[in-house]
Amino acid sequence: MLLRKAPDVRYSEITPRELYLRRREFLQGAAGVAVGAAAALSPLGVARAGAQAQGRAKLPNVKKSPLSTAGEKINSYEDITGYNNFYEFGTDKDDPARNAQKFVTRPWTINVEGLVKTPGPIDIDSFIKPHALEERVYRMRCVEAWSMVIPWVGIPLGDVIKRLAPLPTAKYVEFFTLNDSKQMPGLRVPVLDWPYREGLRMDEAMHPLSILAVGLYGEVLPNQNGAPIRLVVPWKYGFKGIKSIVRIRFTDKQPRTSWDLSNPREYGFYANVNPSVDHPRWSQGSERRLGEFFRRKTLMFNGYGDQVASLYTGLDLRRNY
Ligand SMILES: Nc1nc2c(c(=O)[nH]1)N[C@H]1C(S)=C(S)[C@@H](COP(=O)(O)O)O[C@H]1N2
Ligand SMILES: [Mo]
Repeated sequence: MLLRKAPDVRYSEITPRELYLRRREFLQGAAGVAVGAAAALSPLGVARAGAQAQGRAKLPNVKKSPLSTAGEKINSYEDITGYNNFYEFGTDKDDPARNAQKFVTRPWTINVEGLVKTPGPIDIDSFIKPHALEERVYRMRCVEAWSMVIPWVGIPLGDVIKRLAPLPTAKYVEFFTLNDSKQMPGLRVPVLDWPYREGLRMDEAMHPLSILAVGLYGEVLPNQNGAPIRLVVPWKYGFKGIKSIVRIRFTDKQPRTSWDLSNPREYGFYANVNPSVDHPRWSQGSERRLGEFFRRKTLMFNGYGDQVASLYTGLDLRRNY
């Protein structure tokens, strides 16, 4: 399935040249064994095997949210769990499904830090428990110009933040991914400044559309999608949606992010989906929806402008990309 799609978006087109070259080195080096062993399975088989290894546990008491995007065809489980960006597990789209199968997501602790009333570690299950699980169907748009519609299960980030009680001086919230090279073979390759980090302005984080996802399709989040907990901000490019979060820090300074550290000319802090601001190496005017043949026009704020445009009044969205 994924193999058929591959010619449409060639890796060399969508990845900085230096990443492409380093990736080739990587494939020729240490990871050659893992890649070779898994190559016998079809990507679909890999995704299925991964899901089975993780048990595909159903999440109880998920209620459908009125904030879901209606009227769009939801992508298949196979697309959503077999075509991923999670560079800690490799830079090819089918690497995460293959390499994250044994990723351990319990016990899991989130450390709350910075300008906040109650800093300290919180166990993942107590972190999630005070919040009702909601299904949120969202359009998702990757900066590489592909898109999907995903039925996330999550909790509103704003509710979580209220509970954590940041100090009035906190202006931004920063997130960090686990940095465990024993479990994450991709960390051996310096494609990004590890650990993966992202940030939001406080009002963006408090917006009702921002969620922390813990599942999809009514089930526990598969490892390749960022288990046990990841950020989802549907009006921004996918890279904002940091996976497998272990630290949340409140700060008064605009945080650096992994993508901005690796290439500030190409990836800005805001990362709002904006069809009129092209990536330096490709157009952002259209996108390929997985499972569709024709390209679609990309919508301002990924189609969520009515809800989020007011966050950016007065901000020059060409300069602040
Ligand atoms: N830790 C971490 N989070 C990450 C990434 C990553 O490489 N590492 N990739 C990002 C990118 S570029 C995208 S498009 C989305 C993909 O999420 P999905 O695989 O669940 O569709 O995850 C984002 N979060
Ligand atoms: Mo992305």
